[in-house]
Amino acid sequence: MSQYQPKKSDLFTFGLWTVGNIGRDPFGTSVRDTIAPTRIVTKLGELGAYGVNLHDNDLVPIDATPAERDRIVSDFKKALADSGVVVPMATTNLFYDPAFKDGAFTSSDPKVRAYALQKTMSAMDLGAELGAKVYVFWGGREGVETDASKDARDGIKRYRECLNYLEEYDTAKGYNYKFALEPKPNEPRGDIYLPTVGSAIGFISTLEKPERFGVNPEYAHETMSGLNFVHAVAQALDAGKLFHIDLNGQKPGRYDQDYRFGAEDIKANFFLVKLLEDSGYAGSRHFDAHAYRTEDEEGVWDFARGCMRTYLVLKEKARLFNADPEIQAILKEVHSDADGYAESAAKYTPTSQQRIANADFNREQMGRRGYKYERLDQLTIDLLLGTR
Ligand code: GCO
Ligand code: MN
Ligand code: MN
Repeated sequence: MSQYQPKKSDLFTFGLWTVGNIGRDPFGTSVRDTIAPTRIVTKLGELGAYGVNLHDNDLVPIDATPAERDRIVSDFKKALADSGVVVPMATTNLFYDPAFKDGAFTSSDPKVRAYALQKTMSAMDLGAELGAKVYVFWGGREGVETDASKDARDGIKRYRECLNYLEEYDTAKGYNYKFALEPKPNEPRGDIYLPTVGSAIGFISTLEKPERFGVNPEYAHETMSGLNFVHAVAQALDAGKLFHIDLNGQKPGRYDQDYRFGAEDIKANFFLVKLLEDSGYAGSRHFDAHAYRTEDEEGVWDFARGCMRTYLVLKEKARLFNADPEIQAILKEVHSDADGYAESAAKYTPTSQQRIANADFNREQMGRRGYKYERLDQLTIDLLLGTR
């Protein structure tokens, strides 16, 4: 078996809405037929994926009767069992229906907020029935076109009230979900509340039970704003808040492109995979992306294979980076602690304070030093391009 053949243990997941994307955009209609959820599951199982994630309405249409719902869910469960694919994450569609045009948890209309809670509680029931352990909140419509519509503090307060509510529902039901907030700066709203990973992490500390909540950062979303996604994920890891991750491809400053993982900025993706692997992150590697609009169904499966293959190639490159004697020698040298200041600088104590206050630092010598990062970056490039 090729080293780049995905295995269940790689924890690769796709959303029903990702491989199921039919290529609609604001300027054109669908270009592909809908693929039945059961077929998606079978196909993902064949390709080596570990799991499939879903919004309530990816599986059960919003207007399904209870009997229809039960039949759909039971067919889906059979496909899961037959293919060995699991459902690690579930979420709610709180953006498609016109009822949510002014947001769901942050809508100005309290009735809409109550409906959003009702819909989410049902979707949590569905996710739990399918075995999901992570519950994602992507507030795509939680924002505004005009700040004349509401005080942004109220938007944030209502968001908090609904999340606290749903956490209590979870506790009452004993589901024990890990809740993951997914930030995005804009699209489909003009501006979305909690635009970045950093804002979501800050907001979590204001919830009733912050320990139940983490983040679901998405490569495309930080990259749209020109931010460094690797740093955002590092902060989430550092805070113990990386509960899930959405991997894809994106050029900075564009609409949410959601390209195949690795389609853009190989170096950023390399450092991302290296970070996830070096950190021991044990959650799903979820691809929240879709095939180019030019593709037919065969192209969709090429897309899915490509996401997983690129991840595994970059994982191997990360192993080579960590084992490369020249790269490691440079890193060792630049991080070396020849004069023994690491400990003193890491923690204030009366002794460390005295030592640092009285030290005779050679500022000029420090300023003249070369860090060898040009060489280091070129070695990384050569490694990535296969010329090393
Ligand atoms: C987007 C989002 C969504 C969410 C999904 C899960 O920008 O469209 O990334 O794909 O991840 O709705 O909640
Ligand atoms: Mn996206
Ligand atoms: Mn996403």
